Amino acid sequence: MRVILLGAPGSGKGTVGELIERVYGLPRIATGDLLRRAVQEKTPLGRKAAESIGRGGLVPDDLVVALVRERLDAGDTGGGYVLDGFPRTIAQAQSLEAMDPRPAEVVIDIEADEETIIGRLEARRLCPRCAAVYNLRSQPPRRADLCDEDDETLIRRDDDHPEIVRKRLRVYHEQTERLVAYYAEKGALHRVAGGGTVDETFAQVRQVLDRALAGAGKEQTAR
Ligand code: G5P
Ligand code: MG
Repeated sequence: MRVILLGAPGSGKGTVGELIERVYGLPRIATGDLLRRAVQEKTPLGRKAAESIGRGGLVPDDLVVALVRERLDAGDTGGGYVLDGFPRTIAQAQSLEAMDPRPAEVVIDIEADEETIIGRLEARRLCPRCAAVYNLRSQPPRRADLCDEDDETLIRRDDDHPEIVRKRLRVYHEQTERLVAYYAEKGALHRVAGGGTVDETFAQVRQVLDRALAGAGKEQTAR
């Protein structure tokens, strides 16, 4: 099954994507995580992407498309995948269709209002080693400031500062939100209310995915 997660910054794409990976066994491809790793490792791509990420803008389409193409070629995506944060422009959506002519079966738009998003990103913390995501209010680590998995000290993403978050939200409305209508026209769009707890959000996602699996008559089932 091929799944695309749409939604504004902080709506919960990464959180839902990780749960889909765990429950349905689909590899999660998160362009934000891949780009941040490239920046950290100072690769040529990371050097080119750092400025756009730092100011809350989009990284140029050709760089992101090349990154996704490489990831899709890795050999583990034949049975499907979940895309988190890609596509983000109509041009990226068209490139995806050229890379993988099988259409995305399920596109999920996670909806959350801006006040909720700004509050969440204020309280989000990240493990710099394993990229696990926490929230100081709703999903705190077991020990203050330390990752549950590897004891690394949690950090705040540079682009989670309020003025950059506002810019990211603007960019989302200007460039990415139109993908909701794009996929609705293709009959693939499902809307999920993302303003409640993670369990409430994921319960809706499961309904969508289970129905899609049943509809396709596939043997793949949740683990
Ligand atoms: P990213 O990394 O893709 P964004 O801005 O799209 O960044 P972000 O910030 O990663 O999205 P998210 O993944 O949607 O947000 O949200 P999340 O991390 O799961 O959840 C946010 C917080 O809320 C967490 O603390 C979590 O615990 C909590 N939470 C989550 N879900 C729930 C819920 O249901 N209930 C409750 N109560 N809490 C919840 O992209 C970063 C940058 O990379 C570049 C751009 O520069 C971008 O700005 N980039 C691209 N550029 C061009 N094209 C692309 N395709 C690009 N992809 C990335
Ligand atoms: Mg994310």
